Amino acid sequence: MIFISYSMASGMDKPLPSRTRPKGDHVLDGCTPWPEEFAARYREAGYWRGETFDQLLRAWTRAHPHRTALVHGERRLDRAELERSADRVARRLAGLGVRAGDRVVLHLPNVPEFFSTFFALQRLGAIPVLALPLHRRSEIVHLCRLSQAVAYVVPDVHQDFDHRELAAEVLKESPELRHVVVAGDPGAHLPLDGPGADDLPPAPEDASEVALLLVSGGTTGLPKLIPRTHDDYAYNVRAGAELCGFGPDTVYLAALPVAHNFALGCPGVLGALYAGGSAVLTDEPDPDAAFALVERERVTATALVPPTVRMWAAATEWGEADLSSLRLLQVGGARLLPEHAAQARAAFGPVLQQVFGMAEGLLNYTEPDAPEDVVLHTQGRPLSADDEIRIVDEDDRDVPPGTTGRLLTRGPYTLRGYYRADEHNATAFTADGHYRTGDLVRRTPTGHLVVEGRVKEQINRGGDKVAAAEVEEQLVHHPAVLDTAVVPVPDDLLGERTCAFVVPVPGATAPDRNEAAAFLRERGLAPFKIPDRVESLDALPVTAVGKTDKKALTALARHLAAGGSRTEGNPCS
Ligand code: OOB
Repeated sequence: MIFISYSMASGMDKPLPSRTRPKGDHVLDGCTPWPEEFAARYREAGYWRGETFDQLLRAWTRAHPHRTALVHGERRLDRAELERSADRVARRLAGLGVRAGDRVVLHLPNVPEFFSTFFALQRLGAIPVLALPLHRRSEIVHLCRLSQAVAYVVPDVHQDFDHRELAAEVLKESPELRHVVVAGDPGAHLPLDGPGADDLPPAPEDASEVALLLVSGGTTGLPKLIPRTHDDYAYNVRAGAELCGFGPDTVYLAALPVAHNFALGCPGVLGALYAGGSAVLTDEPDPDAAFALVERERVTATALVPPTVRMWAAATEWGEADLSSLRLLQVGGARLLPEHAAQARAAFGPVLQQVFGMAEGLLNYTEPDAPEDVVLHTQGRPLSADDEIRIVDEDDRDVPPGTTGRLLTRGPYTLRGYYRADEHNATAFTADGHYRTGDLVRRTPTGHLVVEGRVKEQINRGGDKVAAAEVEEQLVHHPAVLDTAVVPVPDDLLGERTCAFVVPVPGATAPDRNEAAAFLRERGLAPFKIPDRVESLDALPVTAVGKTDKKALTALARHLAAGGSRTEGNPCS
């Protein structure tokens, strides 16, 4: 493992002095800060260094202005160019009235403009809300309204989808939204590279402020927003980069969306920049395109979800690309079965690393020098010595060591509350601030976690998270749908797919899969949330207390997906 000192790599010899913020002095209301005793401890331990992302970018540039920062197709930006383009965008957005503390929904794919805009907002002290590329009207309108965003930044056309049309609809439905800003041909909106303010206000200095809002996979209704401060997210990035041995020779391939925590900061693009390395951006994780990039750019590290790792492993059998530069292949976002981990290790060698993380904070990595058994059978160990882990039963009592239970956590980079979500926060956290992850895990004697399942009602479609409740709430608007329940069905490639059971209103015919899909698309739901199967039922089964019996429905979905009949062996009859 090549270990590089980050202060050397970034040119920052000492952490900047951190300021203790007087209570109540928030730019952003609606966030739950860490209690002062925890904040003091995290500062003392050196996790929180008082560095803002704007200061970090400038330090990276000062240290190595002409080192490559980003590569996209034939475009290459060195650090000085990235900083200049961020300043240009900052002046542009300031000219449009974006101020410190304002929220801006950033909906760009893996292109350099994502980072110019991200760092422009950091320069202004404004807060990017990182929408995922596949989010559509339903999610974006929700994110704009919840965050009261003043601007929405989009590409023109991406993967045959005209974002300007979507933006026009979003503008109509989002009262606070003032501007749509387009990277590319603006159409009826404003160009990102238009004229800007002559001067910029002073850069923000308080690293305990919120730097970005990440979108949660969600379990109830629409996605929640996760406030991440400069202090906590910079630590998240730095500690990951150190663990993964990132350094000036790191070439990180971002093949997952950079708006997602994994590719952004675990250690991701920001980790590569932090360590003095560079990042290659692509939207095409398929082996053909990605292998060519690995070979051309001598990629050293990347992060993938399990289905993509399997495709990559299979493709090494016939592909001829030179992948010898690859030193770290991270896989996470969803469960990687041990046999698939073994296939990947056979194909790529000991570069495989499992990462079990969440946008809410806690990250677990298998160490780069971990024994094979650990890499194949566990999802890693908490990143920080101060990540507190509890594994409990349904009454929040600790389960015996080695037993599977519900994972609770708190620590220096795990949220203390979702943004503007008091009601949800009351149940998503324990009274003493542990986040209820909703994951079922057990801990091995070496302290590694094994993800065994979940208690949360979320379907993990190869890393894309689908909150059952969100799809149900949309589907029940269909005029022929009286009631509905969405459950997972096992899938060989994605791990899980979605099955929606629908009960028709009396006298109506329940929509079939095509009709349901068209209806949900029309309502603006992201494509990965559209149910893969739709089955009609006369009534939903209920438990003894009268709740929808999702266990029985999950069993029925499995039975039907395996070709079982509705009459014979039907677990619901
Ligand atoms: C990552 O983040 P999210 O926020 O999209 O999803 C988090 C959830 C976890 O609570 C867990 O249910 C599942 O995704 N998950 C895994 C996993 N990694 C995530 N389940 C089983 N095995 C794994 N290795 O997915 C994420 C964020 C940062 C780094 C990596 C993944």
